[in-house]
Order: sequence, then structure tokens, then C-alpha cells
Amino acid sequence: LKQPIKVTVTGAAGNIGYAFVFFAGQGRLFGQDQPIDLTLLELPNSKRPMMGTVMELDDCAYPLLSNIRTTTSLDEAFVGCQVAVLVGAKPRGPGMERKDLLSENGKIFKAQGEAIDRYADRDCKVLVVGNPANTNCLIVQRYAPSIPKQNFTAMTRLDQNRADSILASKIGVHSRQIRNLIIWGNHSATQVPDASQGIIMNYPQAGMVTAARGAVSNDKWLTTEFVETVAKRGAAIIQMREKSSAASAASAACDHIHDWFIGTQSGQIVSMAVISDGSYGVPEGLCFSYPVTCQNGRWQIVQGLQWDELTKQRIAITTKELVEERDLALQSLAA
Ligand code: NAX
Repeated sequence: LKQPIKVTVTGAAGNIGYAFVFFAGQGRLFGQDQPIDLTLLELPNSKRPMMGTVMELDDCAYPLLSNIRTTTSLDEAFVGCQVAVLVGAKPRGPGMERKDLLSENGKIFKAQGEAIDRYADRDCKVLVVGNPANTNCLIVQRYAPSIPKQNFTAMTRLDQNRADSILASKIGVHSRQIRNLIIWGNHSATQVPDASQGIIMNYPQAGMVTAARGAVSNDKWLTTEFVETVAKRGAAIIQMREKSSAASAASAACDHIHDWFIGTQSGQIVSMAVISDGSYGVPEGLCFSYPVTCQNGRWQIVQGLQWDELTKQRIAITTKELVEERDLALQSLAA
């Protein structure tokens, strides 16, 4: 049997964490032959729901969960950690400004970065889900300088999956038939869903989304309503469910980690926010969502794609927002 992979999940008793740990137990991260040592981190006041979650995990008797630990201590949470899934974050309270949100989360993710730097496996891979995800990821990375930069990622896979699902229902195919829709930039309202590389598999034969159907290609739906519907999907779900997306976010986190570790299929592009190396003119060091392919546990940015004028303008806006977030977060940490 393989050695277990040590996975730490923060915010494990929250909405997303609660769904994620069961998916992990079912083998969604690394497949059915890879055991997992799970460590759950929560705030002290959520210790009881965290223990209750573990009782349920025990009752599931998942063969892949070789060990489950809980802690409320940052000094314990990341010891030997190989995969850190950072879900817990400070939510935006009433009357709270963006600046306050960035500053509160800056503190949390600075402390987690320092703990990862000190205690985690030297090749620990990090996925940040907690919002503002891109900037939280940038902070964690800055405070964990001994871990390779490319090991820090933030989640835009939910946005990608939403884009797939929205386009699939417009065309009348299954989401699984949609490939290579891209999310650029920030996981926020300024994100840039881009269907220009999209492929529909088996409809009626494989082809580009933009050429697949008159209704989609001609009426500008792809560059207007589609983009808006993807960006506002989270709000639309809150309106119906009266709670924010939880299982779909946890499922997207599994997709992200799975593809990162196991690899993307030949010709398949997925979106991940990663620490920019300057590709596509994005400032180096920003955590920016790019189209990537993955192989052998490494991602690679897909280079050389062309942007039309509208996409260019949108990407400038999301980049500017990320620069502002970075500056606000770093300023408040330096103060
Ligand atoms: P919940 O409020 O249900 O759960 C968060 C949990 O984190 C709580 O149990 C809390 O006690 C814990 N927590 C808070 N600070 C912590 C800390 N410093 N250390 C350990 N645990 C801590 O939120 P939930 O709905 O699960 O959402 C979690 C985060 O995901 C939020 O920031 C949310 O905005 C973000 N999202 C990100 C998405 C993405 O695509 N990147 C999509 C879904 C989601 O909105």
C-alpha cells in the first residue's frame, strides 16, 4: 500500500470544509489507491462541530482515511503537511469594508504562511479557497519563503466549473462535454471567463465553442451574458439557497487538487490562480488565474493565447484590482 499523503484542511467545520473532508475520504483527491492522513484545523470556538465532523467521518469508515487528527493550534496543524487546503477565513461582516476584510485575512494567512514555512513538508502544496482567495494566497506564499513559489495556488476552479455548466445548459449538452473554458485573473466579480479556447466534445463532432452553434456564436452571448452569469453565479445561488455555495466549492477544490497531482488530460486546459512569473504581462508575484496544464504534480501556464479587445480591457481591470488588493493587504501587515 502507498504511504499516506498528509493533508491539512483549515475551516474544517465550516460549510465547504464539511463537504470537502467527505469527498477527500471518498478518494476524490488522489484516486482510490492513495491513503490520506487528515488533519483538521479550526478556531477554538468551532472545536465541537469539528469533533462532530470527525465522528461522522469515523462512522463512514472510509478505507482511504488512515488517520484523522484535529487541532486548534497553528503549531500542530501543518507538521509534515504535504497538501494544505486553506478554507477557513474571516467572512465579510456587516459594514465591513474591503480594506478591513483584506487586513483581517492578511493576519490569518500571514500566520498560516509562517506555520507552513516552519513545519510543513519542504514540497508542501497549498490551495487557498478562503476569500479573498488570490490575495490570501499571495500573503501565505510571501510568509513561507522556504517553500517553492509554484506550490501556492488559489481556487478559480469553481468559476471554471460554473462556466462549463452555464454554457452546457445553453447549448443543451452535458458539462463534461465542455472543455478549455478559461478563467483569468481574480476570483471576484472582475474575473474574466473566456470561451475563446472552448471546445465541445462530440457535438455533433468535437469543435470550438465559438463555432458550435449560431445562437452562441452570433448573438454576442458568449462575450456578454455568459461572462456576467458566470461571475454572478455565486450570488444567484445565495439567493435561492439562502446560503453560499458549499458542496460545489468543495467539489471544485477536489478537481483542482486532483488535476494538479494526477495531471490534466492531453489537450485539456484548466484554470488555477498561481503566483505569476510575469506571463501575459501580469505583474510578477501577483496570484493570478491562468489557463494551465498539469503533469507530474507541476502546472504550466498555457502560453501564446490571443485576447480580443474586450478581453484585454477586462483583464486590465481584474489585474488592477489584484494590485490594489495586494497593496492594501501588505500595507496593513506592515503597519
Ligand atoms: P464558513 O463560515 O461556513 O466556514 C469557515 C470556517 O472556517 C468556520 O468554521 C470558521 O470557524 C473557520 N475559520 C475561520 N478562521 C479560521 C482560522 N484562522 N483558522 C482555522 N479555521 C478558521 O464558510 P464557508 O462557506 O465554508 O466558506 C469558506 C471560505 O471559502 C470563505 O472565505 C468563502 O468566501 C470562500 N469561498 C471561496 C470560493 C472560491 O472559489 N475560491 C468559493 C466558495 C466560497 O465562497
